[in-house]
Amino acid sequence: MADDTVIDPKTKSKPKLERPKLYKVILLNDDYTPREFVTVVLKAVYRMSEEAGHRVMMTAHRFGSAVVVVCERDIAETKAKEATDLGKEAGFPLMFTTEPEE
Ligand code: TYC
Repeated sequence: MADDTVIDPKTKSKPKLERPKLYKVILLNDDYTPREFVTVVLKAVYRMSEEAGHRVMMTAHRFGSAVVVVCERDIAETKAKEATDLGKEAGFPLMFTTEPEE
C-alpha cells in the first residue's frame, strides 16, 4: 500500500537572511569651516582622494548637504563623531550626522 501521507508543518522556518540596516553619513554645510579643512577631514577620516573629498565638500557647499558614505550603523556613528570632533577641536562648526537608509 502506498503511503500518501502529507506532512503539513505547522511552523514554517523563515530563512534568516536579514541584513543589518545601513546608515548614511551626511555632511552638512556651514558658513565658517574653510573648504580646504573640510576636504582634509574627508581625506583623513573617510580615506578619500583629494578629488573625491573636494567633490563631496563642494556638493555640501552648493546644496546644503552631501552623502559621505553608506555603511553599518556603528561605523557610521563612530566616524561621523570623529569627523565632527576634528572640526570642533579646530574651532569650526563642521557637522557630520547619520540617518538610516530608506
Ligand atoms: N561653506 C563653507 C565655506 O564657504 C565650506 C564648507 C563646505 C563648509 C562644506 C562645510 O560641509 C561643508 N567656507
